[in-house]
Amino acid sequence: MRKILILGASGQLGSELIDKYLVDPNNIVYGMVRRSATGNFNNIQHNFKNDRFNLVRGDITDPTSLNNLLKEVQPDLIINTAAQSHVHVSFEQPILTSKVTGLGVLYLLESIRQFSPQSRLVQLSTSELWGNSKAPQNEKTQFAPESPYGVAKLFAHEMCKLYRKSYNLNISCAICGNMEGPRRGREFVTQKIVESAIKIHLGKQDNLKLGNITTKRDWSSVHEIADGIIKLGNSDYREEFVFGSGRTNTIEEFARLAFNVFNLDYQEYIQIDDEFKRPSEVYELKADSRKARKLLNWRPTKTLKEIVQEMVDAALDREFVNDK
Ligand code: G4F
Repeated sequence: MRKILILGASGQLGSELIDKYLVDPNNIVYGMVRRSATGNFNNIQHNFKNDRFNLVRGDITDPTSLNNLLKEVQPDLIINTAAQSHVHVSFEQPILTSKVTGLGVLYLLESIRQFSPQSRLVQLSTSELWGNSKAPQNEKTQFAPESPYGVAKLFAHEMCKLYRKSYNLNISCAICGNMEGPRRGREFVTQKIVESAIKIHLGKQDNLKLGNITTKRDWSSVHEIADGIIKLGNSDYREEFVFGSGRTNTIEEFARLAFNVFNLDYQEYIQIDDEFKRPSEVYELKADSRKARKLLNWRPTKTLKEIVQEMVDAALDREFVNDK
């Protein structure tokens, strides 16, 4: 049996990876989650009765829990999706973000080095590393992060490379563009737009307040990004790989598509509010993932319209369930 440890198990990507790994009967999956007063198991509780799924308590900022976990489990593969991943929040909580998103990865690397050096690690890096370097961006593009989140991720990224080189550890970093799907948190712009379009359509909301809607993002389906990460985890490459759709669209275009589902004109409802603008912004992300396509045979196919429709359908289901 192959033992796979997912850090950040209750998040959008972590939970998606758990679902996909559990399909293979040869995998045992350990999902690490932080203790919280309310518990947030919505994305993973459907796996609780699966004998091959183990929910483990731990925190990437707590070396004791990491050390004990790695000593005991000795995972074959570790995928680190744990992070304070909200860019705007990282300006409000830069120290917390640096601890979780940056320093946490160093704790993990130390734990691997000392207690489970045979484990393969795939670290989730981000297209935020590029900041405003010219699009399209690939593995060779200069890093120039524009947020405390981006800087913390860059620290993590470089530490992974350093530990791989210095201690011959089996590490790859997946530099991923924006990934979207039904489990996307509602504080990210895509889910906020989708849920607002539905509420406006149902007469429960009057308008949608957004920050900068001219920025451009490379939005992929989270299902397809997860497929890419699984391919990378299964491979022998100890290198960096970029994953993204290769498209770039403005926030305004995403809003147009989401409101179109309900035959609404987004322009009538969107209000620009400085509260949602960031002190520093990344203007255009467009991933050049030719390396992953060629070496890992990764083939994303979902259109942006399909991604929007999937999110709308899932959010509509939630809306009506909540109504009951
Ligand atoms: O949805 P966002 O918050 O995602 P962002 O900042 O691109 O970060 C996401 O993708 C990264 C990969 O590129 C990940 F590393 C990161 O963890 C996260 O998943 O914002 C997208 C854009 C930004 O330009 C933002 O300024 O939308 C703009 N925006 C405009 N109004 C808004 C809003 N963003 C949010 N969250 N909320 C708004 O009201």
